[in-house]
Amino acid sequence: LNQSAGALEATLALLKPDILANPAFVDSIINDIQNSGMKIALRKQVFWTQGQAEQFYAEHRRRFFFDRLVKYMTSGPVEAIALSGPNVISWWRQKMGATRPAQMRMTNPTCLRARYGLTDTRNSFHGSDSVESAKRELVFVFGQPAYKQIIL
Ligand code: RTP
Ligand code: MG
Repeated sequence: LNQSAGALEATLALLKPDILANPAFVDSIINDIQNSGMKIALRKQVFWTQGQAEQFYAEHRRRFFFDRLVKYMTSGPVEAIALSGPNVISWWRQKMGATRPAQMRMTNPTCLRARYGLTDTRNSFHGSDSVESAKRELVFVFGQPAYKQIIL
């Protein structure tokens, strides 16, 4: 393993319901990822119940935006993508940009949230923020056996 290539990681990328409402957006984003050299290990369309969305975002339960976040994430299907590659966790988060699309359009106009995001909550993408979150989230979406295959 080439040390300079960085640690091999896996992460959970989500294309949120506003992206799935436009199939051309999904195709373009998937193409982008495939051209990057990062690997799409697994893909699955999921349509979360309120309970599943609440569980996925449990750490935000007390935040003012929690109810509208759950409402957004249950407004339609979500594309869940397991990505693997060197430093893929921070690679995907950089590609998304930070949480707020309007701010990103000022500071980082080429990032995905600047290009597609609608509001601070309806920001079109999710990416795991650490190795531990990635594990929890990938197991949540794809299950433990699939997770073990992804990180092999
Ligand atoms: P994520 O976890 O989804 O990658 O995004 P993040 O770290 O940039 O944002 P986080 O603070 O973890 O919030 C999770 C999701 O909640 C929604 N949100 N709305 N001020 C607001 O209205 C607000 N803040 C956050 C977003 O959908 C965000 O991705
Ligand atoms: Mg977060």
